[in-house]
Amino acid sequence: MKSQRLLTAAIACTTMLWCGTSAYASDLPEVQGQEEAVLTDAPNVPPPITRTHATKVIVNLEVQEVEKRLADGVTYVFWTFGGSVPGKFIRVREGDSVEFHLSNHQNNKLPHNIDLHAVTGPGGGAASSFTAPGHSSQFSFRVLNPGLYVYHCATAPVGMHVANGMYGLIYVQPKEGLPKVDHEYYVMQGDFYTKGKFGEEGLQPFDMEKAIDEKPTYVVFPGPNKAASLTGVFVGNGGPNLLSSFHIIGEIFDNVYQEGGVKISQNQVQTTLVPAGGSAIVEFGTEVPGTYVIVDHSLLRAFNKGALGMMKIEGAENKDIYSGKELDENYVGSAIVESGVAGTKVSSLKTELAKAGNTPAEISKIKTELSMERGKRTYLQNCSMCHQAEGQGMQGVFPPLVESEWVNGDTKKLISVVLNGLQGEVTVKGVKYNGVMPPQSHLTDEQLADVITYIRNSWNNKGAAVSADEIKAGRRAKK
Ligand code: HEC
Ligand SMILES: [Cu+2]
Repeated sequence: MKSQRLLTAAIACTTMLWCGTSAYASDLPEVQGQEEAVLTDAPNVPPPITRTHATKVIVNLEVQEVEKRLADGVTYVFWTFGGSVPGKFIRVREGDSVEFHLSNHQNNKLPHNIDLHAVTGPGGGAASSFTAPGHSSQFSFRVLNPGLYVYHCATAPVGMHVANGMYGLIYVQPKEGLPKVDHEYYVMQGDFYTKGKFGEEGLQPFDMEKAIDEKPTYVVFPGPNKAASLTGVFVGNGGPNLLSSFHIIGEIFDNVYQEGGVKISQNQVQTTLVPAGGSAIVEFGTEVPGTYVIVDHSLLRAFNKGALGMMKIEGAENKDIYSGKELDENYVGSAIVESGVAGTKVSSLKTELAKAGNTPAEISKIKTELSMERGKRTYLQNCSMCHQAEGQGMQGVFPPLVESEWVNGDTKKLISVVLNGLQGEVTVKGVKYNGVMPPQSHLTDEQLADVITYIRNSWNNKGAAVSADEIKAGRRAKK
C-alpha cells in the first residue's frame, strides 16, 4: 500500500496530474449481505452497529426545499437533506460498501448533489450525485477511514447551498467500535444570512452579500433535550463561515475526539473548537440533574443570534457535587421561557386582530398589546442583560428604567438615547452613572418603537406609545 503524506507530495501530485493509486483494494474486507441504513434527525443518532463484518449499506436520502421556522415568528426556505437542518445522520462501519441514492424532490427548484468527507474519490461524490429536481442518482463508495465526517451539497454556488442548510454528519464507526456510553446525541451548528435583521418577522430571504461578508444574522443548532448518565455527543459544524467554540454550560467533557477522529485527543475539556465543515465527538458523565445550555462560546452568537441548545438531564440530586442554587440556569432559562411565551401570545393577538368585526377602539387596543408583547421580547433579548429583567438596573453600573426621568420624559430625547447610545456622566433618580450605553440602531424601526413603548408602559412607568415613524424621524435627525 502506498501512503502519501500531504505536504510537498500533494503539490507534486497536482503538478504531475498523476500519482498512482494505492493497493488499498486488495486489503478491503469482504462484503457480506446488505441492509438499509437507519437515518435520524438531530438530536438522535442511529444505534451503534454491532455486526463484525463489512456489508452493503443502502442509503436513501431525499433533498427537500422546505419553509420552516428559523426563530419565533421568522421562517426561511431551507434546502435540506431529508427535510430538516442539519441533515439526516448516517452511520456505517469501517470497510462497508455504501450504495448511495440521492433523490431530488419534484417540487424543488434547483439541482443538488452531495460531497461526503468520508468518501475517498473525486469531489467526495459531488459529480456522481448531481441530481436535477424530479430525478434520483446512485453511486457507491467504500468507507476506508473511520471517524465523524461532514457531508454537504457542493452545487454552485456552493456557499449558498451550504448557507441554506445543506449539511449533515456521517459517522464511520471504527471496526473495533467505541467505548459504550448510555446515550448518544447529534448536534450541528450552522450560520444563516437573512435580508431582515435578527428577529425581523415573516419569511426571510437569503442575503448573499451578508454571507460573503461573513456577517450571519443567525447562528443556530438544534440541541438534544434529554440525557442521563454517560453521554456521547456527535458535534458538527456546517458553517459555511464560522468556527464553533462548542461548550456546554456546567459540564466538562471527559473525552474529546478532536476533529472527529478516532483517538481521544484530550481529557477534561471545557470548550472544543469545531471548524467549519468539521466535527468533534465529546463524551461526558452527568452527575447533577437540571437544564444544561449548549452554546457556541462566542457568546454574542449564543445570546444575540440564537446559538443556544438545551439538554435536560434527569435523575437524583447530588447536593455534594452541586448545592442547587443554579444561578446560571435561572438567568439563561427565564429569558428563553419569556421569549417563548411572548411568541405564542403574539400569534394569538395577531389572530384576534385579523378577526372580522373589530371596532377601531378594539383594533387600537390589540395593536398596543401586540406592541407590548413584541417590545418585551426585544427588551429581554437586547436590554435586560444591563438594565435587568424588571428595569431595576444595577446600582452604580446600569441606571434603572423604572421611574426614570429619561424614560418618562421627552420622547425625542429618549428615542435618541436608545438609537444612538449614551455616554458621559448622567444622573438617574438622583444617582450618578458614568457608563456606556451602546447604540441600538441595529434594531428595526418596529422593534425600537415596540421596545420603547414597552419600557414606557411597564413596571411603574406610564407613557405614550411610540411609532415606527417617530423612530424613522429620529434616525434622520442623527447627523
Ligand atoms: C451593555 C449595557 C446596556 C444595554 C445592552 C442597554 N443599555 Fe441602556 N444604558 C446603559 C448605560 C451604562 C446607561 C447610562 C449611560 C451613561 O452613564 O452615560 C444607559 C442608559 C439608558 C437610558 C437613559 C437612562 C435611564 O436609565 O433611563 C435609557 C432610557 C436606556 N439606557 C434604555 C435602553 C434600552 C431600551 C435598551 C435596549 C434596547 C438598552 N438601554 C440597552 C447600558 C445599556
Ligand atoms: Cu444543494
